[in-house]
Amino acid sequence: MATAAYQIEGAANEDGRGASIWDTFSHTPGKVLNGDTGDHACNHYHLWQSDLDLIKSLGVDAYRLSIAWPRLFPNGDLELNKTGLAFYEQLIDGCVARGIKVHVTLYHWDLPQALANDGGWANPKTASHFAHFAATVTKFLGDRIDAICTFNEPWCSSVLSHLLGIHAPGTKDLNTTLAVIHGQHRAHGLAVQAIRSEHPELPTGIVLNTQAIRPAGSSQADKDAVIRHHNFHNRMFLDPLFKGQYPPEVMEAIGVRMPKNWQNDMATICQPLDYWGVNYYTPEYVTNTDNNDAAYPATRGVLRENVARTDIGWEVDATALSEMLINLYNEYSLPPCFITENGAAYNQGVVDGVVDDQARIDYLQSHILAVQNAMSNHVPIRGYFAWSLMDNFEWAEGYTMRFGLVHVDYKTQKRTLKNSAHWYRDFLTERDMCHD
Ligand code: IFM
Repeated sequence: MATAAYQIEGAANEDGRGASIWDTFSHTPGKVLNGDTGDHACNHYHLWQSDLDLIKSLGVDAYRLSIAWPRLFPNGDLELNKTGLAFYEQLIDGCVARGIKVHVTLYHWDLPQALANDGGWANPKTASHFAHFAATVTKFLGDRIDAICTFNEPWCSSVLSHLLGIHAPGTKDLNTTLAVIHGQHRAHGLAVQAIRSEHPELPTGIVLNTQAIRPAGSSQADKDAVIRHHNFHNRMFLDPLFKGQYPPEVMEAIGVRMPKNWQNDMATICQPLDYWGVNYYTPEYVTNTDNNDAAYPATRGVLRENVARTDIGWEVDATALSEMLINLYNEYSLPPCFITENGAAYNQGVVDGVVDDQARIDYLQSHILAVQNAMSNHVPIRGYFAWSLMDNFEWAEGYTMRFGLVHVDYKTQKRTLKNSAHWYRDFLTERDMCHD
C-alpha cells in the first residue's frame, strides 16, 4: 500500500509545519478543482494509529509513505523542527510494532515554499538543502526503515509542473523545466551520497513514472513520434540516472537551453542504486503535435476511442505494463525494481455500508498478472504497492478522484473498506498460504 504526505496528512498548520508549494498552489483560485486543498485531507496526522491498524488488518506487509519536507524543515533551511520529526518517529515505530515494513519517499512534491521563493529546483542551492533533509531523515529514522527513495516521479515535479503547468508551481517554460530536471537529478545524486554516508546498508533508490508509449497509428511519422517522446519523457530521466548522460538526440535539439555547466554534475547524478521504483497506471498513445513551432519532442497524446477507462479518463491496459518493463530491462542495465504505485480512480460511494468497486478489483487483478508476466520474462520485481491505501487529495483533481481501496468520507473522516480492500486482503492471504 502506498500514500504520500500532502495527500493524506492534513494538519497543514500544526506543530510547526511550514508551507509547501502545494499549500500555495492549492490556495490559488483556479489551480485545483473545486478549490480543494490538503489542509485537512484524510486527517492522517491525527488518525495515523487507526490507519496503521487498517493496513495491518488487510494483511499488507509493507507500507510506502512520504515524509513532508516542510514538517521537518519549515523554511527549507537547516533548522530542524523536532515536533515534525517526532511525528514520523512515532509513525514508523507504529509500523514496526505492527510488523509492517516501511518504504520512505523523501520528495513527493512538497517543496518548502521558502525554497521555491528562492528559485526552487532551478536554484542549485535547493539540491544541497535536499541532501541535508535526506541525511537528517536517514540519521534519525534510517535504522527502522526498509528502503528509501529520493524522488517520486521527477517527471511530474518537472515536466507536469513547470512545462505543462498542471501541478505546482504551475509554470510553462522549457528552460526552467530543463533546469528543474537537472536540479532534481543533482539533488538525487547528492541525497544518495548523504544517505549512504549515514547508513550505507539502507536500500536506496528512486521512483519513476516511465511512460509506456505506443504509436497512435501505424504511420512512420507516429513511430518516429514514439521515439522522440521516449527520448524526452523517459530517457531524460533514465539516461542520466543509469548511464550518466542525457540522451544525445535531446541535447542536439534543445541542449542549448540546459542550465550552465550541467556536464560537471553527471558523475554526481549517476549513483549506483539498490533498486528503482516504477509507478504505472496507463499507456500513452502518441502522434506528432499539430503545432509546427513546438519544441522537441513535438508530440502529443491521443485518446483512443472505445477502450475501457477509469473515472479519471485513463485507459486501462495491463499489457502495457509488462511490455514497458521488458523493453526497459532490454534497453538499460537496471537494478531490481518495485512496482511502487499501481491503481485506479473509480468513484463509487458507500451504499448500505458497501462500496462495490468491482472495476478496481478487475484492474488490480489484471495488473498483478502483468507483473507476474514480466517476472516470468526475467524482470527482477521485488514487490508491489497498490495506490492507494485510502481516497485522498488527488492533486489538481482535488478530492474528486478516488484511488483508495478504503473509502474516506471527508466530512466525518470515516473509513470504509471497499470491496477491493476485501478482495486484496483475501488475495494476500491466499498468496501467503501458497508460500507456507
Ligand atoms: O496520486 C498520485 C500520486 O501522488 C503519484 N502518482 C500518481 C497518483 C495518481 O495520480
